[in-house]
Amino acid sequence: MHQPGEQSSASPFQSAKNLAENFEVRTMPLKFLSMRPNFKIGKTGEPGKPLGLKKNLIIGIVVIIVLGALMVLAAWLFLRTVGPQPASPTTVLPDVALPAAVNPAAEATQPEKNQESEQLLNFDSWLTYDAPDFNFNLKYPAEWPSAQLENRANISHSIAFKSKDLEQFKITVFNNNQNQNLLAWVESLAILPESLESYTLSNQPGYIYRGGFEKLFNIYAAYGNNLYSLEFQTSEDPIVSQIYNQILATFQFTGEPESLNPEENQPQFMPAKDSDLDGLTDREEEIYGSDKLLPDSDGDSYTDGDEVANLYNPTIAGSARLYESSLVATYVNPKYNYNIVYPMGWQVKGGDDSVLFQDPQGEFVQVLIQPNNGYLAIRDWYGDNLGDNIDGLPDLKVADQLAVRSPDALRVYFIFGDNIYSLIYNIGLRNDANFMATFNMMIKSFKLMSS
Ligand SMILES: [Ca+2]
Ligand SMILES: [Ca+2]
Ligand SMILES: [Ca+2]
Repeated sequence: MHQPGEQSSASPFQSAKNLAENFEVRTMPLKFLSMRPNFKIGKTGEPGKPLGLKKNLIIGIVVIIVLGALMVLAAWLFLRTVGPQPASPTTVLPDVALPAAVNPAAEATQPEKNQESEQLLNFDSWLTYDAPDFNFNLKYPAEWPSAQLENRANISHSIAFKSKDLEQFKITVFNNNQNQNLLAWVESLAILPESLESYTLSNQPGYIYRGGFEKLFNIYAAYGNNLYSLEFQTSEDPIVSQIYNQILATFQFTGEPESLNPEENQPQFMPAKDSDLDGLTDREEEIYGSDKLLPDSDGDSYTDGDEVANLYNPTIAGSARLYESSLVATYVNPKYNYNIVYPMGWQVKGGDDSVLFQDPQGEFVQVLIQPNNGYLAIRDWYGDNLGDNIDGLPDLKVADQLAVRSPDALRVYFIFGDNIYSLIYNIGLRNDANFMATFNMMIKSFKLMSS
């Protein structure tokens, strides 16, 4: 009885609403019409015609001016391309006789330009820039003098090297007293980790980023208590590229990186909340479907944390394997012939030598592969490249290869073939880690496929 009453009172309201809508629609043409006269006068009215003629005249003049400007520009571009070409690699184009005949000016500029380039490439005349307080030095052409830049917040040193009118490259040193992970720092510069390639700067593992609108490339590295950004203006001039390569080859980190004291050698993060203290954080218990208030969800005497870290399903008693469930997926890397298990809800980014497995809230595990420059023992590579004190740390095995784990437990390294494999758990800018058991699970699952 009550419902029909409500309905009948609703329908008049609806029809009134419809009416209002229809009314509005009908008013639109009126509004439109009230605006139309303005258009009419301009477009087709009597006074419109002379205006149209004038317009055409103006358009004609503009077109002539633009065409003229374009021709001047084209002529200038032509002269410009003919001009500097002879100055390009002197050794590559020695017999090109063309420029002198086509452009008499080239005869005058060519020797001068060549001299200039030869001077730049004369490494014996390069100067040394030494910054012992900031643990680096490098060599650079005398023609590119250095200029100190203003130090902004948390920058401890900033220096630019300039040719006549261009800042060719600059080096910025950031204080890293908080011992921030290099990748986390680069990520905090709004650079996606998958757009980085690994780069070794003065024997330190770093990254190169070529995404600066194609006008810049950056190299990032960490040494001691500092983070370094080297920023270069890209150039199509092969001489400039040669100079950059030479500068990077001479770049050296200097002084002993301040040795970390034992406290600093400990993990720099807190484990995230684990309500039942079973080794799986509350976030992980969600991922694996276990009970965050019950240490042994399936009652088989193994804790949830132990089960996940050893690739067992914490919700099924007995020997049910994690990868037989829909809780995880397997990633296969065909280029480097490995596979690894990761939580189903995580995103896979990148490929080849740098693959990220990322939780929707940002933490990720990265598998990074870089060339092994002749090292036979992973501890030697670690000692030479990363410098932490790993003497007391136990060996572990990943995919049957002898591996070493960093003191902060976030990185595992091993040698396979011609490459160094790194498995890196990155907690980004967090100070707690949600996925240590998952990271251990992934390390355990990592397999190299023989063919
Ligand atoms: Ca737990
Ligand atoms: Ca649990
Ligand atoms: Ca269990």
